[in-house]
Amino acid sequence: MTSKTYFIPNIHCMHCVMRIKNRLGEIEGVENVEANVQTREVEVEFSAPATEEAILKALAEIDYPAEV
Ligand SMILES: [Cu+2]
Repeated sequence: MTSKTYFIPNIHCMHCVMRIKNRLGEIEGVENVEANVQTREVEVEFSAPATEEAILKALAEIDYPAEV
């Protein structure tokens, strides 16, 4: 399992967090998503078939691009 933490500047409230959690949760292989509204950081735990590329793409698609 891989764990990655992303800084997502567009996070402003719990609604943002829920959108991100719901979207990333749809990706097969994503096992856990923790987000912090204060720091605007999202930690994603995933394994195959999920890829970092798919996660970053999904975040960008819902207007929460990660700053890489
Ligand atoms: Cu929000």
